[in-house]
Amino acid sequence: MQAPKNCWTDLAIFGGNPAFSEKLYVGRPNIGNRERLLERIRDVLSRRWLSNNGCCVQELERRISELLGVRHCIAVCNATVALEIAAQALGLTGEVIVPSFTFVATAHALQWLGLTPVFCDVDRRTHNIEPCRIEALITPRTSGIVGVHLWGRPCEVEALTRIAENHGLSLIFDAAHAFGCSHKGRMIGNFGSLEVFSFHATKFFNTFEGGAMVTNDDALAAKVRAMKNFGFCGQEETIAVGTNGKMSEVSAAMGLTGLESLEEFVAANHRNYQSYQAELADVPGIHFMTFDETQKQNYQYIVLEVDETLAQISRDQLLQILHAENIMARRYFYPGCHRVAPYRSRFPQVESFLPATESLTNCVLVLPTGTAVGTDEVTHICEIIRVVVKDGRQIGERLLHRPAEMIR
Ligand code: T4K
Repeated sequence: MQAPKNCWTDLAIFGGNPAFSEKLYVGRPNIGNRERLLERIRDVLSRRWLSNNGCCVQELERRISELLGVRHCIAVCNATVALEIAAQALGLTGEVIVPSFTFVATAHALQWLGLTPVFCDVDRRTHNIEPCRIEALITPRTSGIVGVHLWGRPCEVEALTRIAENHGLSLIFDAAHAFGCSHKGRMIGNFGSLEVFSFHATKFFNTFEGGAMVTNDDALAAKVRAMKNFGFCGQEETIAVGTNGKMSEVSAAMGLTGLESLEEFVAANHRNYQSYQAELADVPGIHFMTFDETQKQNYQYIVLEVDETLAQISRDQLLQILHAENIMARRYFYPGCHRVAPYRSRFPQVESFLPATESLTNCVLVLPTGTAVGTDEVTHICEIIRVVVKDGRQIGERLLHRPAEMIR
């Protein structure tokens, strides 16, 4: 870490030294006890049972079911395939209502099956799908709703459940971000027909690649369990069309090891969350997204909304400045699913029908956290943000005259 920065001329984008000699990433994986992991992998190799419902996968499924208080957990190779299997198992057809403000996998999983994702706007405050906008989007072709617990903050599950029931629609939750979170005292995983978690490397709990489908519906569980294994029931019979969505033993070994450190991962995220919150509390134009601390949270995303008028600097300019300092912040989920292929061609006038999504995709910035980031780093990151906002107007004008750089 370099010396403190007090003035805009200290910033790396204007020739100063970068604040960090190594890049600080959003989504740096948390890794539990390496010795335990290697021991488990050695056991996997000794057993010569590497995939296809091995004992690590079975144990991981059991532990996750217990942790969430849910009847069934089916481990899978990733959340995208899990969403596809869920949609297929529930027999979704035609149109499915989803938020556009989400990772593109939510929409792609449906489109991949030949379904049409119908984009619903989100609540500007919660960033989650806005139930009161759903009914206007329901047509005779609508078969389901996919709610996304964005950033781990639960959707309005009661309202969504009511709408789904009233209209005879299936309800799935994309809970990719919400492992270990609760809603009104009940763990995420217990809502809708089925919920899907992602255990991708970038998630606070990871299995390298991976995910899980969880449900309290016995028949649905049996169906998705078969579907993730080519549709097999037994060695030779298939009950339905299936795919290969299996989790490997090495991934499950990583998961079992990660579960043993889960509290430590959450504690690190929570510590960083509290530091960011305190350090950014009085910075004009920087709105820090909070979590309901009465519920279980994983705090894996540090989300800011940049109000350009107050901060006198745009979100994208701030991003450029942070990247120059080796702070690899991300503008998730820019530009919104409705603005990427193949969906964008359907929406020539998006602003008018997804105003909250449009607004959020232009102001949200996600900052690094996790066990790879300590409170000293957080303090340093916030110090830079404060310097930028203090001299926002001057910096903004100078950046306007620089050639645009690639922004990720
Ligand atoms: N639904 C939602 C709402 C989701 O957010 C996601 C995935 C899904 C469904 C689908 O889940 P999976 O099928 O992936 O299980 C990342 C993740 O790849 C993706 O899983 C995640 N959401 C999304 C929010 O973030 P990118 O495009 O940002 O990935 P990438 O490669 O740029 O990685 C992000 C940062 O993490 C990098 O800047 C560096 C760091 N990193 C990454 C990896 C893989 C590391 O430090 N080490 C690593 O091993 O999508």
